Amino acid sequence: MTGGPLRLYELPLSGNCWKIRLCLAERGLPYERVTIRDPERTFADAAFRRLSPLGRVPVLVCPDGTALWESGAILTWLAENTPLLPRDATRRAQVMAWLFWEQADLSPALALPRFFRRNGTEKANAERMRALQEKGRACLEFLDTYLSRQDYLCGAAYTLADLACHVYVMLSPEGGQDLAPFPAVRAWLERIAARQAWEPLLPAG
Ligand SMILES: N[C@@H](CCC(=O)N[C@@H](CS)C(=O)NCC(=O)O)C(=O)O
Repeated sequence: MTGGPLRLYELPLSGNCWKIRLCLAERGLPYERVTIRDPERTFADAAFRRLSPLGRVPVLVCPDGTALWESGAILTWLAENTPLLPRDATRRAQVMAWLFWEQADLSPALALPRFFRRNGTEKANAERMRALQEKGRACLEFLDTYLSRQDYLCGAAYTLADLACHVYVMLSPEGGQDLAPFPAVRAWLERIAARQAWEPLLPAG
């Protein structure tokens, strides 16, 4: 990576964008933060669509002008050649498994109920919300069993797997999840939040 500025297009309450800020902080990389204030207009804008073909955030614009989208791809790019993402193909695949699972199972089950609550469509989506919450609980049970045996998802060290997966778990009470029955998950979240580079979704106060 060259020393030029990185530019992150983001929404302040988005967990997917929070992941990228956390990874940038882990790397100690400076970046320009472009917070989108008018998402409906910006996401439909042709210039923005050239950066993000689906009209979503996060988008990270690299020093050479290349725009990266999909949080997992951006995280992988940022973590290259760091202990967050092993070079060894097998250990790397173990980390990637958690990134794929996060996108396919964990994030929809935990992020959508939060989204319905935030935008006031919880009642209109009541049935879907219940099904997602049940699926979310199953994901948390799976994580809790896993984390009762080891400190981090890929063993004794923090990796991109933990960075990517902990975000929507931490936000899940906003979507109605109760983390009380999952002590190993809560201990994992505390370990992660104690990291020097970790920062909350929003600044305190
Ligand atoms: N799988 C994508 C999901 C991106 C995504 O859904 N972003 C949301 C914010 S968290 C967004 O931009 N939504 C606007 C929209 O879909 O119109 C990723 O991980 O980057």
